[in-house]
Amino acid sequence: MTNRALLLVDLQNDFCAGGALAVPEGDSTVEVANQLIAWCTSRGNAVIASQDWHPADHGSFASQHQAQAYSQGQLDGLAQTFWPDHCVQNSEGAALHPLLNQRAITAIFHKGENPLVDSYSAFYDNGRRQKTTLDAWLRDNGVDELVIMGLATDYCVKFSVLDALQLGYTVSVITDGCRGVNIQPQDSAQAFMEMSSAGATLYTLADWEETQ
Ligand code: VGL
Ligand code: ZN
Repeated sequence: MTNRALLLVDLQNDFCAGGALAVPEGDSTVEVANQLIAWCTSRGNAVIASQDWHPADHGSFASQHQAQAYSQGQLDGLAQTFWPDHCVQNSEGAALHPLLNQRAITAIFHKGENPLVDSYSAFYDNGRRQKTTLDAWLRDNGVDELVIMGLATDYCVKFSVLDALQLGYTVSVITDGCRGVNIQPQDSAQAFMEMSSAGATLYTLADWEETQ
């Protein structure tokens, strides 16, 4: 028997319609999340979430560099896409989507708090200098299998999935529960291929429910 947890990645207002870094169709993932939450809780699987959680002067913000949003630059020696200001700590934009069944979520992991480094993965910052408490929490709770979905496919979902695999977790990705930024149109498709090549199994929600 494996011990499974559902990891919901960054289902926050700023990544949904009307948000600062709105991902096309981002809202459509919430319904998938709620179905998956119901499925997982009925089987005793933990439901946990990550939250992008930036200080107002975060170095990934274009506003800090007099740069255009979605342009490329550098942050403390690392390549960095400059984003619109988003997910500022305690702001409405950083809150989880209002229609998400939040009562089911038993732990939330913040990332992106250090202004000098971005953090796409829920496990490490982009420079891999610091770890969040997610891996320790999963180990403490005996979790060895993760079901992952959320926003955005080509950034936080992708890097969370790749790190989870590298840390030894079995990973399933629910593809219709993910949407991407797609600065380049194929970015999300490419991201799913990378996750799959690295060892993740990709399912639609319907496939997932059928094959379990
Ligand atoms: C994300 C860009 C910047 C994400 C977070 O959650 O995918 N993308 N910050
Ligand atoms: Zn961010």
